[in-house]
Amino acid sequence: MNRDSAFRVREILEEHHRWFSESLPMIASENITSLLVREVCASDFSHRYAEGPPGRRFYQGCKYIDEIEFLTIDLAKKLFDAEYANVQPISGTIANLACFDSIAKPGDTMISLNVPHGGHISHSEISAAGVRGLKVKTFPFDVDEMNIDIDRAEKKIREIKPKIVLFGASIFLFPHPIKELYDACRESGATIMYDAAHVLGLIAGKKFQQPFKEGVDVMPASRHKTFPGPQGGVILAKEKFGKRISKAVFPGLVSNHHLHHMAGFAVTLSEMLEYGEAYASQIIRNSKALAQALYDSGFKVLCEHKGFTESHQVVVDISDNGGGTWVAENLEKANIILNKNLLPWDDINNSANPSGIRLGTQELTRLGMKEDDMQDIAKLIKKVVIDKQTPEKVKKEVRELRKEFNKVHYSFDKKADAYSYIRFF
Ligand code: DSN
Repeated sequence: MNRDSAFRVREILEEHHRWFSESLPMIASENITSLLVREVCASDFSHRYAEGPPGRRFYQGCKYIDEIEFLTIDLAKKLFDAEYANVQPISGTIANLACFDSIAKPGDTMISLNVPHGGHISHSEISAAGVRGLKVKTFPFDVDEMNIDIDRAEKKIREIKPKIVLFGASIFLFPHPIKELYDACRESGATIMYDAAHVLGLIAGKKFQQPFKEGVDVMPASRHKTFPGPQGGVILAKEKFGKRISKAVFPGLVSNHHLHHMAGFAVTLSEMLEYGEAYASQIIRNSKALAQALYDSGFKVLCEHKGFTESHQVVVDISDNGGGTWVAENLEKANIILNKNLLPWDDINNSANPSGIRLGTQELTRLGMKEDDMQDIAKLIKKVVIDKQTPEKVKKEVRELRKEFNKVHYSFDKKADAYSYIRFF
């Protein structure tokens, strides 16, 4: 019986792998790792402890772990042109919390984006910012531009004089106005933070804004969205913040970091040093092509007047087509996997049925898709959402399309099957 449940886990995983290998994965916060990363993640590193900084551990047995952690730090600093890198946070939210902890005290004020405007939950008082006791004020937002309202934000920063000004978002179509608000931040004494979780791969590829060049002090991120690594977090920063961040991470928030994922991160950093620019360019080309094709098919894609997007994301107001919940659920039945999303005009309490859907092209791009494939995907989405064809019928076409895309591109093991994994029995 116990043996059955143990092996049932593997069967379920096989079913999941089969499903995803026949689907169009478009959740904007996900990606797929290369086979080399998966091998590394299945290594003995997943069994070990390495408390403390590399080279000064509290446990024996860490000489190879140290070697890889030093290598990971060097690669991260090189790729992001950063003075300091901490590769120990076990998620993006933990990375954010460590930054809040090292920069601010309970009762301090932070300005960040409101969740319906695209802010991440950890930027709000109900999550990490609140855990640190921060008082959160929100950026004024320009709905037409789908971006921070620069004039009103400048005024607010100068009035409030926050301890932290936090850029970055989970709906992130266009670069944020760091340069434009830099003087206001500096003259108000704020530390400039940028949550790069969604766009880390685009920054690595030098195709989105370059936060450090624009004046950012501290840049936490997760490493598994447009940056196609195994799950986890990272903090990049100016050197002067390094000591406080290191202390906030260990012993503050992380006892043992996830060593196998750190090693996988080192592999992905190497992949992105080699292929990052080409990968990021193709992601953005694909997003623009998908947005245009959806728009031409009759969808209300946001920001047509701005070319729709400069990132991996496309956002659609789907309120006339059944609403976010109906659309996301029916597309899932057709093996098109994406998420419903609050739009700026939605009530935050209506997150169960918001007006929007958010689509990401980063994983499809890693699977080798190009602009023409985005046209095909828009047609399939139209069949379900506008033409109201049965999702089960459209699923057959999705499977056909997906057959040609089962390799991981922009990696050193291009021939490996995207869903292969290591079997020990
Ligand atoms: N909530 C995730 C997203 O943007 O999908 C990020 O943590």
